[in-house]
Amino acid sequence: MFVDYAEIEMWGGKGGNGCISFRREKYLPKGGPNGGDGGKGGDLILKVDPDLSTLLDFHYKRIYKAGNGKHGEGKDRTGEGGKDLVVKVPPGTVVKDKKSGELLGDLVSPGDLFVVAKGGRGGKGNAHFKSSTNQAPRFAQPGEKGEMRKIVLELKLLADVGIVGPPNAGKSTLLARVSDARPKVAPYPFTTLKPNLGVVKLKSNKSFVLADIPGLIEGAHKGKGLGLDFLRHIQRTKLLLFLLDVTMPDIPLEYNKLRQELKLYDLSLLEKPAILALNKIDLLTDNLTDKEKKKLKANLNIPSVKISALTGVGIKELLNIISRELEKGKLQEKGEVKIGAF
Ligand SMILES: Nc1nc2c(ncn2[C@@H]2O[C@H](COP(=O)(O)OP(=O)(O)OP(=O)(O)O)[C@@H](O)[C@H]2O)c(=O)[nH]1
Ligand SMILES: [Mg+2]
Repeated sequence: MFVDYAEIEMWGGKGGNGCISFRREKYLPKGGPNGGDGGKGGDLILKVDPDLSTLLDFHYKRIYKAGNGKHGEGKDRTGEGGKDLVVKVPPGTVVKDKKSGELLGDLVSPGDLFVVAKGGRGGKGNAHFKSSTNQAPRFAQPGEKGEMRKIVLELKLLADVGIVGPPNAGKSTLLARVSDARPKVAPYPFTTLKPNLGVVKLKSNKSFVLADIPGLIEGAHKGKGLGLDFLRHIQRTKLLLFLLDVTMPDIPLEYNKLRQELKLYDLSLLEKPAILALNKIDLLTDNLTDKEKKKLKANLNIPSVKISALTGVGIKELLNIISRELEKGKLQEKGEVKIGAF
């Protein structure tokens, strides 16, 4: 599995110092202490941004500091608090302590927040230290240092799109055609034993992560073939890409078999947006028989496209459809803000 990794150092802001000051008023030569408190240092906060998909930014900048609190002032004025620094991370970022390896946070959904390093407390001004024995304290507290944490960020690249299909349909061939991934391709079933991920770059400068998973067969829920366990890798995808070999005799039947197995594993998988690609179109001759034409017209209530992962025919159209569906999903997701993982 493709894992992105970064080591960084994060500092909470320093608290401002308390102030030493005395009232100076006409006719009141010995005014009492009126030094204000220092402001609190800002916190360093990680926040999930759904528009990010890698930890690339952290490879360039490794030290982050939140704002320092301002010092207290005379006339009991408290210093201004330091600014929090909110650092954006992609969904699926795991936060660990660098030294102990302890898991500190798991940032999954857009809007999730995690305070990595708290800002230091502001020092108390001398106004706090007046007592019956000391009416004019000449000291104030210094501000506290902010917390410092060395952490490791890990991102298990979450697939945006998962290819679901029977063995030998050409799933790995498709992944290899559209991404830099080089999964094993062979003319026999169950070539792929573990999921492969690849980053697909689109013309618009956007990208998405595509997962190629092992072949799915009827009866997989009873342990046939490689079982169903690998389907957990597509549970967090936004879109399913059903892939079928167009030369199979009954496409609607094959499609329904796939859906049936998904349903038996996790009903909610069927609620995901999905598209269908009919692969190996290069194997059909130009003169389609009536039976073949009818087969290709079968309406399965799902956007579909004919492709050849081998020759590249239809791939551009397929990527356009995927990009369109992902954009649709993004718009629906917007506005959903969740706070957790403190
Ligand atoms: N003619 C033709 N052959 C293809 C096409 N796509 C894949 N193949 C061939 O089909 C066979 C299976 O391809 P894979 O990509 O390994 O299929 P898979 O779906 O990943 O198979 P499993 O990993 O076993 O589930 C290979 O021999 C490929 O060369 C295509 O568009 N046209
Ligand atoms: Mg494969």
